[in-house]
Amino acid sequence: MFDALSDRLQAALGDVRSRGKLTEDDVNKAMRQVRLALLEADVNFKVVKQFTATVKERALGQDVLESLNPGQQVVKIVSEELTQLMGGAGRDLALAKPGPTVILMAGLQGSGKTTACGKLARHLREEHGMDVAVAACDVYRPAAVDQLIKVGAQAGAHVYEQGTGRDPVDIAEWALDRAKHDRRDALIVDTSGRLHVDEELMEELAEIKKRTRPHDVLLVVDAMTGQDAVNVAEQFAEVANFDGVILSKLDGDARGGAALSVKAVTGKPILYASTGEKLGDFERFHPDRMAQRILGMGDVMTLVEKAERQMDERQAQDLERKIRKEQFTLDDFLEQMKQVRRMGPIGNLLRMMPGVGQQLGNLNVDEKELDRLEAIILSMTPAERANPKIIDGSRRRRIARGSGTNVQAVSQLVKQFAQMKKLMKQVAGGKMPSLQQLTGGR
Ligand SMILES: Nc1nc2c(ncn2[C@@H]2O[C@H](COP(=O)(O)OP(=O)(O)O)[C@@H](O)[C@H]2O)c(=O)[nH]1
Ligand SMILES: [Mg+2]
Repeated sequence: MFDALSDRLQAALGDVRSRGKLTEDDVNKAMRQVRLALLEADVNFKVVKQFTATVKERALGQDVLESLNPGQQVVKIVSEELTQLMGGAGRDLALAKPGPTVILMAGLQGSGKTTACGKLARHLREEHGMDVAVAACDVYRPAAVDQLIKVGAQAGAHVYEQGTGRDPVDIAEWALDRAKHDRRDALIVDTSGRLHVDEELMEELAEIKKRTRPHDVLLVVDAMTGQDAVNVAEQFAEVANFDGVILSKLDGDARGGAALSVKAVTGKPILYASTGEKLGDFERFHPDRMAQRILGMGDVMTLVEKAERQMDERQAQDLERKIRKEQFTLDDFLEQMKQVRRMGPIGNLLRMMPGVGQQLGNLNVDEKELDRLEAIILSMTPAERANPKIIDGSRRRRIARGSGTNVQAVSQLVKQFAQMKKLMKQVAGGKMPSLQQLTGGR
């Protein structure tokens, strides 16, 4: 996500960041680099101009250059202004009580609306415990209804559809009645898109809007199309009122332009970011966290939230107790590994950590290696997992065969586990911060 922009901005500020003293010239030079980095990332040129002017004015005023650490101050200003640019404090969906909260998806064909319906449905279900239905109102592409049926089922949402034979406006109205009748908490309405913003599309959208009175109209914008994405959003903003933006396809080689200009150009906030084809690749968009991620300051909050969701406090305490009493077994190790993997590809997770993002570069964390470790542990008997010391030569051979690996791999795992246990004992013994301290308990 934003790798190129992130690299260039960090390079532009790298010099400034490390200096103890700064002159006006240094700031001007850095701002020229920042300007180029933003333009290269396809950020709207008016937005860039305004942005660099504001940063420069702040950096050269308020005694920043005379302060104790001017470099850090300048980086902080850039981070704050990037946050402002992307929408400041951010905004939540307007959830209606009593339901159903009605959300209308709009956007061009292929922008990611149908996918976003599924992702948002899953998000509302998992994060807010909501009972969600999705309505299939794209009747022009035969496959569109089937696609929503599939995505909706994956997301655990009810799919309200009537095939492709009816008028989409009627379907929307029918779906809303049904959602009320079924007492759903939310109804997400998928609509059709065209290749360009045209009158017919806007009329249909306006009509669906009139009949369903959505609490939020979300425009799905394909971040990969860079400047075009912003133009589309601007056109939509002119003719149809929408409330917020879902930026899709922020994975890939998105240059970041859309994320950085859409709020400034349309005045509408980005609510969610879609970062892959899987339903779980979807997160709330937090301008402040995103700015910090782009500047390589790490997105610790998202990381912590992700971890919290996966591991509740009791589990953490159990684990710590086991480590203290030296009862940590290979079964626990396996469970830990699964927990970490549930959070998504390890590489993504590491990238969010401060300072790691850039250094990780193109290093790939080997998921296959983790598969191997898992297979080896799963091929052990419960007794072996509880007490790896009993794993002798013949057991090693059996485990290697069972896991499709070799004796060396098994030996290595046993050895590494022993080292890890030793390390954990030291941690628990107070030589390093305790696990409980690390997980926030006391
Ligand atoms: N890489 C990536 N692909 C996406 C994302 N969102 C949607 N897609 C893909 O983009 C294509 C169009 O998405 P779709 O939801 O059908 O768009 P719609 O025409 O607006 O409904 C599909 O192949 C999706 O799998 C995303 O966040 N990342
Ligand atoms: Mg669709």
